Amino acid sequence: MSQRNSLGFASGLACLAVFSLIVVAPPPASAEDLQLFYDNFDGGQVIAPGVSGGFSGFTSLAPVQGYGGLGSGSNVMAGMFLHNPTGDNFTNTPSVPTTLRLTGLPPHSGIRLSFFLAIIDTWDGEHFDSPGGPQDLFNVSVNGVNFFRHTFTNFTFNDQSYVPPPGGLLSSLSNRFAFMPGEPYDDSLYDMGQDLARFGNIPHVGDTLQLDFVANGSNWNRPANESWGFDNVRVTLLNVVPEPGSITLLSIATLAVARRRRDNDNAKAAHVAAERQVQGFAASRRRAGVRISGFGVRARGKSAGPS
Ligand SMILES: [Ca+2]
Ligand SMILES: [Ca+2]
Ligand SMILES: [Ca+2]
Repeated sequence: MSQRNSLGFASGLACLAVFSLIVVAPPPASAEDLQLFYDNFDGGQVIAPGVSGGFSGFTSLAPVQGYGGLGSGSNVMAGMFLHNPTGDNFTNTPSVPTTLRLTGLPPHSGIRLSFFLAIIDTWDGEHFDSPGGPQDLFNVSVNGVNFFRHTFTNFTFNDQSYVPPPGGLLSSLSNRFAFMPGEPYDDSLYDMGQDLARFGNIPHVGDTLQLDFVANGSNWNRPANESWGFDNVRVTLLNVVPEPGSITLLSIATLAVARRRRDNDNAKAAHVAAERQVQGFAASRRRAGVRISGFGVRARGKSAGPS
């Protein structure tokens, strides 16, 4: 390609790019949900491509014991789960949060959180026998801001602030897990993924997500006999939209390729037409004996057509 043609093609491509940005830029791609993170604590951890991070803080695992098989479909308690028996306000021992921190998130409008929550042993709920009394609380914070804060109990189910939706309570008033051998206290299990009102669309934007899970309260009483755990933790990003810049550049590249193909096709068609025209003129010259010229070949006294 000559320099002049190259410049012409470049300027044409530039015009095409502007045209694409102003007129031909496609509408935004439809937003979709994206699984950001999943962990069943049995080697099944999955993190979305381009995203990094994981659990920190208190991360000890334990066998699910009698919780095994609770759930529905393929989403059931199995194998190991994260078990957090830290903190004791009777001895001024602070609880240690279990933290999930993920970075490199694509643009989105919120998150959906799903996990099995095991409430283990003698949680005392809202009041512990008297209104305004000491409590046992489970908390979830999103990027440092407390998002979920509710009391739970394994004694009298109605004496807790958390009210699960239909299908949210999988087990209660049953001893499913013994932290100490022979321990007789009842436990409960919740499928927090069923609680779409609270966990179905948690406001969150930005490329970093930090979730902190911790139990505490003025009656929080571990190591004596209260602890918690979770399994099958899943974080879904909501309304993930591809970045407009990548869409526009893709559009420009696609249109540029189409433009080059069209130019090549036009050039081929013109070349064929020219050959046919020259052949026609040559035949006409041979028939009529006239001098012809055309397409860069000036025929003076000899044939311009193919020999
Ligand atoms: Ca598991
Ligand atoms: Ca128990
Ligand atoms: Ca307690």
